[in-house]
Amino acid sequence: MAFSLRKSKYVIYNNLKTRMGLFGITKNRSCWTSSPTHHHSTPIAAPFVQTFRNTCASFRNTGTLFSARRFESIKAGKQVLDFPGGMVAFTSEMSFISESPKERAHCYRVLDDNGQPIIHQNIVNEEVSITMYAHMVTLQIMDTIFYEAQRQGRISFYLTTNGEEAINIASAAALTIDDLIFPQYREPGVLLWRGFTLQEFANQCFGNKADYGKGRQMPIHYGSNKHNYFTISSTIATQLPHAVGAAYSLKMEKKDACVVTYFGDGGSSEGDFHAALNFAAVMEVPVIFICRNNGWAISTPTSDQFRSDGVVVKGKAYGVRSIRVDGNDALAIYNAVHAAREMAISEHRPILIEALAYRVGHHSTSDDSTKYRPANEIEFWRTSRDPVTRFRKWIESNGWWSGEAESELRSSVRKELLHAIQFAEKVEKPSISNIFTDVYDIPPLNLCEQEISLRETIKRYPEDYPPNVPV
Ligand SMILES: Cc1ncc(C[n+]2csc(CCOP(=O)(O)OP(=O)(O)O)c2C)c(N)n1
Ligand SMILES: [Mg+2]
Repeated sequence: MAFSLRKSKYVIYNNLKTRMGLFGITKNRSCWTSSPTHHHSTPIAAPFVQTFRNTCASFRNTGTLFSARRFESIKAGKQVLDFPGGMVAFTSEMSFISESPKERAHCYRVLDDNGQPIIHQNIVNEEVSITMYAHMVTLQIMDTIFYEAQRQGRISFYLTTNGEEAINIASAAALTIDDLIFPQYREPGVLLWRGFTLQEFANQCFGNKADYGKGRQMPIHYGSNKHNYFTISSTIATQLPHAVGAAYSLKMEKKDACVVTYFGDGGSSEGDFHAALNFAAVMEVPVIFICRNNGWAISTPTSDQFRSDGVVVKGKAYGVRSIRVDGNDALAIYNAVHAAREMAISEHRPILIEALAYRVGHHSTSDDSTKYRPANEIEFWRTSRDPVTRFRKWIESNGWWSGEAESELRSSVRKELLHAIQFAEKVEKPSISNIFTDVYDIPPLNLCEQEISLRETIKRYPEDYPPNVPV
């Protein structure tokens, strides 16, 4: 009995040795615990390395969608550790990786502050340029009129895109309608570019019966199935992991499309951002992360948000290719997003774009930003660095735009929007019963009780409830 137990232990041990390369581990255990005094020890023995590689390869080849992407080998002759993921060179020099680079990551731009090209590159033709400019102007007018409507008490809330019109419109122009958009909230221009009408914007802001969200959300929480624009959620950064999941589905279905998700500098401090980047890199999915670094997360400046060189450098830590772009330069945004889309789809990889801009408006109608930042800072960005004016200078210098075209555009958009608002205001509100539908097939008892209680309260205190909401 004792003999057979010993024998079977021996058989199991030998079996493990050959299957898992235990020979390598037992002989070269010190390689796994490299300490400064052992940096000259030999790398892990070849049998283990080979077996480990084979094991990885067979895992990766059976049914998963991602390939084994390992780091490049190091030049022959160096002392190396063959670690899962690739070779790591040893060094006798104890040096910590610096927390900040000597120089900040550069910012890609095409147009200078005066709207003149630094290099001559004709990617965007006359027709597209004019359409882009018209959409930027429309966005500005939407912001002015909806903001005023909120001040007049006609809608409950609004949030402007001032200063970020180029990021909105130029990124949208570089995509196709099949690309799925997962927005934060300061990107209505992408939806505008895709054909969402001023009437549809107004219906949502007024929460009337024609609003696709049935009046359940605050103004500016747009969404449209038709335009592949996922409904905005107030909860910061939740869209990022959703975007990665959707990109994985595009990859599985071998679609010629990618996912584009937008977020702010503040959003990059959420755990969801880090999980999303890591997940996207590992799963090798076609997703473009566009960070609108506008300097502020409500009253929190970026200096209180992170100690890194902005957001762009975080891509490298997760193995995500990244670029920093001048967010006030529509051509730079267009070029970067266009190139990112090509790489994301053809190489199955995530891309991170950090667009530097400035939130010229208050965070929202619930904020007064002059309480926490100097008025001359706002004024400088609003006037000297305005992305719309800069783009206008470019199309004007090409002979594609004139003062006459400008006033015609502004007056027709203004007229159309005022009409849309007046109409949206008159449309009936969705019935109160909509508050309780579309989540449960059979509503639970507590929800039914709440509905009864709400109806009773409205009947008892009608003066406290809007008279135009059908009960
Ligand atoms: C999870 C979560 N935390 C906090 C908030 C409150 N909040 C709303 S917007 C915002 C700032 C976001 O800043 P940023 O991501 O930079 O976007 P920006 O408004 O500058 O476009 C915060 C903290 C929220 N909506 N969700
Ligand atoms: Mg911000």
